[in-house]
Amino acid sequence: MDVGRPGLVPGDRLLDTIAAIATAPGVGAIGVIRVSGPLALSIAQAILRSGKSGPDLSRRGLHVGWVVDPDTGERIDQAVLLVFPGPTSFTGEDVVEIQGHGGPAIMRRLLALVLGQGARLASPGEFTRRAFLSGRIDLVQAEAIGELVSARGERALQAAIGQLEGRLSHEVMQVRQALFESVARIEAAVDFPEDVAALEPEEIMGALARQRIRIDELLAGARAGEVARSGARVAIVGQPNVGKSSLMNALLRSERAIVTAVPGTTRDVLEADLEIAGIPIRLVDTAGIRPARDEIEKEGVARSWQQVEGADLVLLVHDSRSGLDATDHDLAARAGDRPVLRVASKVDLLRSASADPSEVGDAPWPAGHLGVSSLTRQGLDELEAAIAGALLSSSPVGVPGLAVNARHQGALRQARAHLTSAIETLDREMPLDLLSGDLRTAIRALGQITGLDPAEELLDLLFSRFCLGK
Ligand SMILES: Nc1nc2c(ncn2[C@@H]2O[C@H](COP(=O)(O)OP(=O)(O)OP(=O)(O)O)[C@@H](O)[C@H]2O)c(=O)[nH]1
Ligand SMILES: [Mg+2]
Repeated sequence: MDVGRPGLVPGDRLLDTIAAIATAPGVGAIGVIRVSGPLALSIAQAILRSGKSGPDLSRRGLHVGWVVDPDTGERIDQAVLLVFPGPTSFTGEDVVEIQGHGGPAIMRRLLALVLGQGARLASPGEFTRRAFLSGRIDLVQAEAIGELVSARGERALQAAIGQLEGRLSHEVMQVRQALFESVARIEAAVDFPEDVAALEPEEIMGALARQRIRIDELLAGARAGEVARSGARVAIVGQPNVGKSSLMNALLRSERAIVTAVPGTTRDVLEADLEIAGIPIRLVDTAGIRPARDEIEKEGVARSWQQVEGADLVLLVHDSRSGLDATDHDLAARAGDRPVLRVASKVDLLRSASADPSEVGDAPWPAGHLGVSSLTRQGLDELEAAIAGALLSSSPVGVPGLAVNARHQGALRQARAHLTSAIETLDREMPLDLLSGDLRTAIRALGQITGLDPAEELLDLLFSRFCLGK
């Protein structure tokens, strides 16, 4: 995607050649050393022995042979070299990837060899940074690479792929373009009032309002993206013996927590990871809430209360044979504005449980409660769907699958604030030239998302989070 960045500037520190081990440390079938920069091809030429006439590395492709130390003639590894001459490479420079056997000792020797031939060790994220600086990818796509690698679940993966494809950038650039058009019309009307047909304030107002809605949609997707990326904490709370630990085990499909008929079995906070509908989830079982009988239980109950506050979603469990009481209402109140799902447990013990409640009409548990049985697994699919829905529901109109991270959110909010101020100016029938200042600031904020005119510190911060070799 053309993001309008200038090419590499001579005198930039991009002119040296960088190298790093790109695969994870440890033993693997293969290990990869990545080399990028003006010396990449000549280094590869110097260290690879293949065929009688030696390799022709001027063309894109793969070359198999022995990697040798040209100074001593010593053979180091049998390897595959992937050669990507610039500018159609990841970084835009000449890139060589050396695929050797993936042992730590071999990798270290290969890296030392490449460094000995004039490359220097890359800093974290430096390959991706070069890809950005050479205009091969924009900033959102650079971030997407980081997120793709660290994605913990299916949804996060999809969002990162969408971001890498440039979907978020595309959305943002469209809004930016539309604002540009409004500014151009306003400024033309201000500068050449006689040449430009009278500007209809309603029309400009409509155009600006439409772009604000699109920004709102992107922001609404942010929370969903956050949950998809970093996962959600789901706390199971309720009174003793209602079946919290059984529910934890049923959702995990493993006997993780101790279950007994004795109320007060669980005394500590128990955590386990699982994935529901592609969302990584940390499930938390807690001690049943009641007036504590001893010191241990007292501490356990205190921790249960804390879990309510630390959760992204609370599963408030009660026994379907008895209703909710004051303690349950206190728990729900403690959840504040966090989403709470009310779970009526042990529905297999209800007399009418054998009949499907959806067929007989009203379920025997209160409306809005989810009836489940950890024993027969009745209602568990619905519960999982409700969990996923509650975690993602803050984006009812969000653009699906777009990962909007904290940095993008900051810029979108800034753009939105200036857009709002422009709309108010228009509303109060103030002079038109007051509008364009706000609109231009909004446009600049949107440009920061994809990395038009990025600040050096921002790039340092962003790429330092990458691992070496990325
Ligand atoms: N029939 C039936 N029994 C259940 C169900 N869920 C839990 N039980 C039983 O209810 C009792 C308590 O279950 P637990 O899962 O330990 O309940 P808890 O809420 O974790 O209890 P504490 O840890 O004491 O707070 C055990 O005897 C379970 O076998 C269910 O869905 N159906
Ligand atoms: Mg328990």
